[in-house]
Amino acid sequence: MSTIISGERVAEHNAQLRAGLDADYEALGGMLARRGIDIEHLTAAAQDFAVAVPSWGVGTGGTRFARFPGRGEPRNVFEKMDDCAVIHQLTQATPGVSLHFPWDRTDDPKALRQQAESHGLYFDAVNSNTFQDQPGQQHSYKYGSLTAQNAATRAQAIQHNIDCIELGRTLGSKALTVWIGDGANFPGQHNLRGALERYLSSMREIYAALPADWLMFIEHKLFEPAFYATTIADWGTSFACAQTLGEKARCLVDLGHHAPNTNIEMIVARLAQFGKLGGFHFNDSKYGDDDLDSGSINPFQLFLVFNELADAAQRDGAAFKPAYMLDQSHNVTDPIESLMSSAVEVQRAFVQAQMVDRVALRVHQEANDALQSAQTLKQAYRTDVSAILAMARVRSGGAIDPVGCYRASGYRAQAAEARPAKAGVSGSGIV
Ligand code: PSV
Ligand code: MN
Ligand code: MN
Repeated sequence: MSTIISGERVAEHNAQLRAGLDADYEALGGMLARRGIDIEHLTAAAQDFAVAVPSWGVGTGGTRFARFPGRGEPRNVFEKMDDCAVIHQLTQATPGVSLHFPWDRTDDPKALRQQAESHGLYFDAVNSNTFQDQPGQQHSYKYGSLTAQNAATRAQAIQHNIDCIELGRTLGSKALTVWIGDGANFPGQHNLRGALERYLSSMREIYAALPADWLMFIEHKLFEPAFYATTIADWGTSFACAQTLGEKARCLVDLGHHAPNTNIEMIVARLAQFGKLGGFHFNDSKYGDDDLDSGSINPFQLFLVFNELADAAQRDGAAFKPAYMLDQSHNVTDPIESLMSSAVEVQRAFVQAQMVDRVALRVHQEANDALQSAQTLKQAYRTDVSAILAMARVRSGGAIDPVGCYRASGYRAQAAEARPAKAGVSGSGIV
């Protein structure tokens, strides 16, 4: 397998930090042993954990107001894969990449697959895009795509999703994620029921094109770009559609797609209970679909989500396998650093949730001891598992401190040289 940053450099970095890590790991192991927890078990679980990276996350994001590109941004999907490979090399937690079409279109999908495999990467769910018009496109999505009144527009949007499945097949993906921006900005603009009927009829055609071993993820979002009535606005609608479409249709929970203060972990529990939890787009938010770095605003919520996932895994065993992906927009940080840190934060929540004493929790719940029930969760949440995560990385060939190692490697400066910013583009990456 080829690595982008030299193995010696990573080894050198690790050697400098190894003694400190060993001491921290031993101390944590002793503390956990007193609680009846085997640290080795947790480290092995952390090594097995994976969260996919979104191809669109390695470029600088933007807002409705502006985009300020960073240095050395990837200019095509092959360069995006190089950046994804760095993230996985150092974290050893992100072997999957989620592509987005047509943004990641290539004439040579076989070469793309080969490149991915040479870096030890695979392709996770593919994402379709019918929320923007592309150059040369025959029918506009201004008034909707899968729900459009115009049958030809719907047919075009359906065909795009089918093309995504075809591309995904060549790449080895096993799922299609469908997020649409369709909806209404004015009361009366849509017949609310009619729009959902058109959605379901379009989705049935896409569903029919899914290979036998594929899943289809329906991603809901409260609002934006439709500000009055978004067609797939909530998990209830998503669930009803997944249920109607069939076994291969599941619901995808993007953490930023709910009203502030929504109890997202309860949504997770409900979807898991009824076998419709397809997967996640992890990110964090303060106000809406902010796409901030995972765990940067509300790490406790992330932990509570993983607490529900741990409970579901215990109940359902190996059959319970939701897809984990990041979906973030990086405006003021180096995207590689943000994605590495976010993957580690998601992995942290996963490990902390493994530490919850579920027997004690059940006893407290049955005794209606609300305080001790909450304390049982808090005990796991308050435990700093950084040494476990770092040890898992080292054992898998990653870096003890991914961001420190990445900065020392000079990768961004090399990328800036190899991928010069286009002259005349505003905010062209000169810092
Ligand atoms: C739009 O809200 C969005 O952020 C959704 O979360 C999608 O998953 C993502 O864009 C990529 O299409
Ligand atoms: Mn998303
Ligand atoms: Mn979003």
